[in-house]
Amino acid sequence: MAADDADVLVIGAGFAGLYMLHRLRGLGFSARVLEAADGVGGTWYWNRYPGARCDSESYYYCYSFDPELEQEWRWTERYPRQPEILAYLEHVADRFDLRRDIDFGVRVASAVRDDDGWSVTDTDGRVRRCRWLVTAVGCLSAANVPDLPGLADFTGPWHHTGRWPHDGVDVAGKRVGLVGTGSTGIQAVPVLAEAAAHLSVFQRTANYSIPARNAPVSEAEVAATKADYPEIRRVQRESTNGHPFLVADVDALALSDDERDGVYQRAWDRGGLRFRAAVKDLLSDPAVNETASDFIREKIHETVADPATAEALTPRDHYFATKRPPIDTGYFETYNRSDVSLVDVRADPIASVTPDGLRLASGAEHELDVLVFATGFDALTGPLLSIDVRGRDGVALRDAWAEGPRTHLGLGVAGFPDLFTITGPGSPSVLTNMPTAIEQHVDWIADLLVRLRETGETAEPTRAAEDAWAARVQEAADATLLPQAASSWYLGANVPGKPRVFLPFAGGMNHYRRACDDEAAAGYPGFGLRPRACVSVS
Ligand code: N01
Repeated sequence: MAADDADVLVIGAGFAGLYMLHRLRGLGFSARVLEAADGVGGTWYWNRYPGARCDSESYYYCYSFDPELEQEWRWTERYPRQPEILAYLEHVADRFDLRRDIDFGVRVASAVRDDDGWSVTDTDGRVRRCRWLVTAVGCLSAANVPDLPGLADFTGPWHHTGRWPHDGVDVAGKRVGLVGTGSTGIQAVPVLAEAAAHLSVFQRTANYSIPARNAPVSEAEVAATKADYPEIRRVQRESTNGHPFLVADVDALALSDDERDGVYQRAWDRGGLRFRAAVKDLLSDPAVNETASDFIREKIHETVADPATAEALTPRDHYFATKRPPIDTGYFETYNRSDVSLVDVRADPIASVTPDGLRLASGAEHELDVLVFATGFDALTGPLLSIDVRGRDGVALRDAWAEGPRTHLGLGVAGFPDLFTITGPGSPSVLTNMPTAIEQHVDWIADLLVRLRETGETAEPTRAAEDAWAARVQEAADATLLPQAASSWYLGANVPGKPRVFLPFAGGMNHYRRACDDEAAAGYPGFGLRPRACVSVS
């Protein structure tokens, strides 16, 4: 067997891979990161679509592991634009001298387990060996492009937002069609509308959205944040979503209509994802949620001048925040422009792409010069299953997960020893502020690797632990309204043929962190530690 190229191979150089590499180095492991792109950044390398910016606020959508880094970086806007986040991650890579251990332009094709470790093969056929394999592949990195007949014959350019060309797309004076009204589409619509001659938005599911209220960050705000970082981080760690605020202890149903409207109006005026935390039980009590949903529906009708368009934009088939809530800058207002039209493709689905545009099931034709797919991602499992991962006895992860992903704590998979999945399915991941979830996972994995190095053991989740965790994930989801949103990507519903399994852990980052800490404190019973090369019988 060839010597290992590194103790640990990490796949991906976004927020997760960069921090994993930094931690491993600090602990004396040899580590290499394999990254398909030619630069760091992950999500923020690929998602360069017009209007791309983060929905979490800049001062906490960043690493917390180094107080000096916190103090020296200065964010310019309340919500950072994609180039600013990418610049931040490039700064981190340089500041901690990470690039020398990253192989760029390397796309991993397969990872195969044997008794000694993992063989990782890239798409050029080069094989690298390691003892431990860590995936840092992101949750939303496998683009979901609808399989529409005729797409290859479209004469204009078409792009998925998550694979946007680095030199941009010229839409000036063009008829642009955008498919999809999730967080991405809702960010892109106002910006595309400004530049295009005409924008047609093809909407399958109307969405709620909260105004972002973006603004430059003043020197005084920066100073206050920097002085307060220890407390900000403490609250983030204890909150359910990794945000630096807690859900307000306000019983919406105990308030008069005016009082409740006042609560929602203040949250609306403040803007951003915090609207979700304005009252308690919003995600578990349908009656509470309906009050918030109704408030937003009224806002849509107040904003959009044409009543029929307003109604078409009003979500009535799911509760607010049961799909990831977008935030926006002038989204609903954009439909008051004469050069923007909304096309309801739930009523009249897209049938095919023609050389000149889109044809709907009714036969209606929409002529377009540029086509934009803001159609989301094969979330959580897609990035992992795009690699042919083979565990013990050659078992393929694709087969092991044929009926949906099964993990212990979203961190490991039975049958796949010494494989660790940062923000994998079954962890809070996409329900949280991602850097917070990532740091917790990286630190936890790092601690376990130190132990494995000391003891020479192998870690592989037991089936019993996986079963118990699957039940806990389901129970946590069932305690909320989240699984009721039929078209949610949280359930895999956006990808044809994908098993309908609620993918993230909805029980809260705080409770999840405790479960991970308990697992470690108890000596990792769910990870079935055993001497290397000892065949698991769990
Ligand atoms: O993707 P989505 P996204 N025909 O899956 C529609 C994160 N994010 O890229 O709802 C017609 O939410 C689909 O319709 P439906 C964030 O976590 C973060 O917008 O399935 N339409 C939907 O409207 C977010 O949730 C930031 O009926 C089709 C849209 O496309 C996640 O990424 C910024 C279709 C897809 O919405 C994904 O957001 C942006 C078809 N065949 C995104 N297929 C931050 O700020 C799909 N659709 C960090």
